[in-house]
Amino acid sequence: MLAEEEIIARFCEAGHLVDPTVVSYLRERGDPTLISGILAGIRKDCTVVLPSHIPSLTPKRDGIRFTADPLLEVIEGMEGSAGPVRQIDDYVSLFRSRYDCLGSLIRKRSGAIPIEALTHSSRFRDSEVTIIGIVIDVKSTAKGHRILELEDPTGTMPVLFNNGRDGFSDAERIVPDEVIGVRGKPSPEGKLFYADQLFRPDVPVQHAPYSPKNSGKVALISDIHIGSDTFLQEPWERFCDWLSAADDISYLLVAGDLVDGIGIYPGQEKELTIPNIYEQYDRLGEMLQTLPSSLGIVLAPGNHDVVRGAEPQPVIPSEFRSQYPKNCTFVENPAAVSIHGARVLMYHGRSIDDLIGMIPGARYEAPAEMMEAMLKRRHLAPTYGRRTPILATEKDRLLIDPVPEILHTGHVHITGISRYRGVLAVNSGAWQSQTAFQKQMNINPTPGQAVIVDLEQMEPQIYDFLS
Ligand code: D5M
Ligand code: FE
Ligand code: ZN
Repeated sequence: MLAEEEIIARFCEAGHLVDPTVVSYLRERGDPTLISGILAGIRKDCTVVLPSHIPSLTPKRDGIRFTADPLLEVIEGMEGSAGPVRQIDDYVSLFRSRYDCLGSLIRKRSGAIPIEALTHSSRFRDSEVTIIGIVIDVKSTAKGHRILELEDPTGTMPVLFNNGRDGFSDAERIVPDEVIGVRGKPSPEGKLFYADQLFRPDVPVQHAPYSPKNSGKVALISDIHIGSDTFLQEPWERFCDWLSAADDISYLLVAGDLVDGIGIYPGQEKELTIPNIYEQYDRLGEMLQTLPSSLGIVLAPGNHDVVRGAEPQPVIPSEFRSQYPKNCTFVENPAAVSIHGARVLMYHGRSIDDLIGMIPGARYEAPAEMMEAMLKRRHLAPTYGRRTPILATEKDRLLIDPVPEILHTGHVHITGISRYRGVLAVNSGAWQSQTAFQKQMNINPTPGQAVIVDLEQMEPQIYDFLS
């Protein structure tokens, strides 16, 4: 993504002011050559660069969203953007990028001060202030209060949430590595911060999702697990037949675990009907060939797929794609696609396992609640170093920014739907019945379901193909 200041500076150097909607468009596209293109096409005496100055684009949604041709566009997570695994552990820059983005979202609403203003000066010792940082450690005290260590670029500060305060249940849900703001008072020596209020980057309360006109419906699925002996062939075929006949469904999005893979867990070979990874992908490709060529299909990887497990995961390499029809688009995990201008953020959902383990009251049966947890934190996988492997990238690629119209995940094999501040959260189920492992873990999947969303109404509906 391009930085806002960078974009404004480029236009300023050329003697122009720039409309905020143009800035957000350029930020989203992240392509610096677009700026040169716009500059080349405008008059020298143009004062303000407006959306209408962007070549070949039609402004939509009061100028905030743009729809270019084609109607399905990969905005983030197109082939090649995940980058190679780095030799160096560049986590400093990953967390710095997370802090900068999420911290500024909180700062907009809270007027925070740097931590060093408390440690190096006595000016604020007796006043209510807000600080913003990454939670580098969090635990409960013997008396059930919540104590955490908050770090910003200038210092660290222990923060105490008293369990007798209003809103303590939010503080109980603080997880390591999320970015929060806390309002409260420092102790007289400035060594401990007594928190009254917690701020998260969150989805703005006034968030107004975009509803595209005449855009048809999108089918959201995930976790096909081709090659597994628990893959549900008949329900899958019923779904494909139904989809072929449904003339109002224009898109099919698959959020990872396309195939069961090889060597993903100990003893997997005993549970495979297709023990060859190329053949697993070929089989899926052949099945997708039977669907209408007018259907736009988007395929993202998950932890069972052939690519590296660390997120962001790259697209399925071309050597596995020989059997796929032209209407298939392969994207990374995560990826953001725009359908007629509605942004769909696709993420496999591995972090749901981590979130369920950390958030009090969380259950596998309600995965959409964990999607809300992601939206509140504006991050797909807030906690580093648990079961979700995260790559040391320069920029944090798991941020939720901007806010999508739809958040689509999978992974836990249980369908769940929720609407949070206007964002539709859909966790799609699976096309694999309960595995031996899931039985042992008491995870009861809801296989054979597809969630169909009418994009204009943003209305989801669950269709069941199990019988
Ligand atoms: O994961 C499907 C669900 O089952 C997901 O919630 C994780 C859980 N699962 C599956 N296998 C394991 C192992 N080996 N350890 C822990 N949790 C597991 P899927 O990605 O389809 O395997
Ligand atoms: Fe899966
Ligand atoms: Zn998975």
